[in-house]
Amino acid sequence: MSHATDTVDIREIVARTVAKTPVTDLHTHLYAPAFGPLLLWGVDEMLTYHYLAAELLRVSNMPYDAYWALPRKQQAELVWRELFIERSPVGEACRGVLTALDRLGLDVSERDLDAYRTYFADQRPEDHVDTVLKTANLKCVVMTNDLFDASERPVWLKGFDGDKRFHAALRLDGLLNDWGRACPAMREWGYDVEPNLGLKTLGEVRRFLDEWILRMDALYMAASFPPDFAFPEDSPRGRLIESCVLPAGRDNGVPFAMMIGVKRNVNPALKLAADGVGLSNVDVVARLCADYPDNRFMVTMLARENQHELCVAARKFRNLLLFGCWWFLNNPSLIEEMTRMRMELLGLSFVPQHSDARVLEQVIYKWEHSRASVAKVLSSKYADLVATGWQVTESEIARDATRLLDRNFWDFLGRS
Ligand code: RAT
Ligand code: ZN
Repeated sequence: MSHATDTVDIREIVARTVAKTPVTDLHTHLYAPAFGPLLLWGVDEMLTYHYLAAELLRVSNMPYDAYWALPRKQQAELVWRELFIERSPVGEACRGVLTALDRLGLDVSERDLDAYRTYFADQRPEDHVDTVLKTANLKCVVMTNDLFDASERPVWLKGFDGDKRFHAALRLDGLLNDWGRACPAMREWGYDVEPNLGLKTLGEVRRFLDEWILRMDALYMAASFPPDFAFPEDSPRGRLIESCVLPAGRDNGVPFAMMIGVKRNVNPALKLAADGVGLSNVDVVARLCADYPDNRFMVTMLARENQHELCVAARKFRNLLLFGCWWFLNNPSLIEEMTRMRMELLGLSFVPQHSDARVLEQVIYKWEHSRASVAKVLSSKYADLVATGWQVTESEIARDATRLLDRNFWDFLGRS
């Protein structure tokens, strides 16, 4: 049994181990190749990621609408020029593009956008997915499947054979946060629903959830919520959660993932990049966990200021799994801070990160950067243990890394 005792040793072993531990990425916006154009990939998509659009539109004088009206290639060229050439690309989303290009074997010192385009033009999506997942060392990813997004539903109805690299998650934003639009859509799909949520309608929504959980083999249901999310609540959302989502989650054995704290459309002219963050109420989460012990909840919150209270809530409820450093928190300094706090309060019983990748190659950088933060925290914790005389073996380090990056999620689902 080899013990890691020396601090430098530990750091080195942990970094290596975390790097080679395959990850289950439990929340992405990626799609299996069978979904066709829904799977975004390539350098133009990376450059026009909405995180970068927001950064571009801060430094450019171009009217917002004029930017959105440009063809994707020109948007990408603008981002490249303004954020990579006119200024050094020090922001996390810029740096990420470079990490991804470099790990795919492209020479970033050349600054040659056309050469990068040529490389991607030569890839076939099917094989390229394998290359990227292998480069990022991912075991599999979970998609975000919102049926109220019209482009996705036909693929499922036609019959998606499954793809062991891509699992499904039934996303309920369209249903919960916009019942006014969801109701007529469901009627069109053959559900006997009415705008006011009587018993018959609630039964039909429940039928819809059961059918789609089964059809997708959804690992969990999910929704994002604004900072003022409350429950229970006398609103369509409150009633749908209470009478449909929670019973469906309980009876089908699938968790409800709540992503709380997003202020949608703070500046609508920014479109997909328009959203902001606000402080949420952790009591709502604690109350749900207490009142629905037969349900499991996965939670991530967007405000940095919510993280400590949320960790304390997770200590109280084993039906609550904290996951990820979401969106504006997915930056090295904040990942490190949150991971350290979570580890100190929860040991190894949380999922430190998800990528939220919208463009395939982003998993390369999001995971490389996150792994570095997780390894840093983990090795400092082992060093503290070793200072007491406790010893850790390399296989224990590998076991712990696997729990954090892979197993904790599957164990929480009760699946292997
Ligand atoms: O991180 C993002 O890309 C956001 O736009 C959102 O998609 C967020 O992660 C969400 O799932 O709502
Ligand atoms: Zn997301």
